Amino acid sequence: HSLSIVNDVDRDANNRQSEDGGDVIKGLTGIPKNLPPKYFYDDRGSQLFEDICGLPEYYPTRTEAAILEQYADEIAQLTGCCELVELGSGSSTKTHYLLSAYQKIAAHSDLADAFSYIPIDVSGGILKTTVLQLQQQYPDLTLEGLIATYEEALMYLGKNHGRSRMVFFLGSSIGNFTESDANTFFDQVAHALKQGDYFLLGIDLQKPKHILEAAYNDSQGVTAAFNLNILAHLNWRFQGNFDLQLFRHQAVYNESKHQIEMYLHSQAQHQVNLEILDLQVSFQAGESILTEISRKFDLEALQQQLRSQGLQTLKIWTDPQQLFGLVLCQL
Ligand code: AVJ
Repeated sequence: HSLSIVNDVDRDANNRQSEDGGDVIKGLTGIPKNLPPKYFYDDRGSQLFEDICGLPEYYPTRTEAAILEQYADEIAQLTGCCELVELGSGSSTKTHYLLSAYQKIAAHSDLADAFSYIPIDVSGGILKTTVLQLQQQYPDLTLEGLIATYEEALMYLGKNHGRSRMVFFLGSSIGNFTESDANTFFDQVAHALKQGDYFLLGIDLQKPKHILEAAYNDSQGVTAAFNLNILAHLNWRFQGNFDLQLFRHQAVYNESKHQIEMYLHSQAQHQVNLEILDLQVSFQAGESILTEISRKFDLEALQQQLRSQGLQTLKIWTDPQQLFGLVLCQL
């Protein structure tokens, strides 16, 4: 009852395409070949990402968690009681700091459903486990998980909510979007907000290449397994025959674009079929698939971009080393 699959929203042509795997066809026939990062997150991929979050080299998760731990009460004080909506919630581990803070202020409110949380994720497995655990830990929490892409969920939520709302998007997943895709995304977020509502955004900040490349080429090979798993997911979802042995993981920091670029390099000339998509793809030896960009941000430029989408920055928090930032804005 507290978990819904959102796939019945009115789709525009674009969304219908992505539902059919049109985005996979577009990516694998593109030059250079690329794939949408959302395909990382089948149940195994979501678990591998959880493992990445605990790696010594992968500083973003623990840094953002420390910022949230320190400032969650201040965030809750600033926004007051509101409905919490999380995009890409995964295991909701870091969310506990926010939930505890909002639970405290909800206790002083006479609103019904003063303490409510809508986690959204494409991976139904991890969302189901998370929702069950959260309901036990917070019996007074009004909870509804949505299995959906960001676009589907934001369209479904709309802006007819009676009370104030805070949409939050942690972990610097915004880094997966190009600058122009990020504008489209901010626009979609704004569609699910009313005047005065809030948007909380976690962002990874620009820093030296060696720190970044270590974070995306960990010594235990977990990131490599996560990257390769995207092919296993496509095999399962679209009846494909990718041979994972024929691809090698690499992540490089493109300093001029301030972004990590994650690739799978084909080790041999070969062909792959994806039956359900009626797609044959040829790979040259050495040819690569760009599976993810992870942009690293400058706080000034980001605030300007948010501003241009109608989102006014209220406050920014960072860690002492300025590795990571948390931006609270208001429509
Ligand atoms: C979940 C998109 C924020 O870009 O750091 C981690 C994904 N990829 N290691 C990131 C990821 C490789 C992660 N985001």
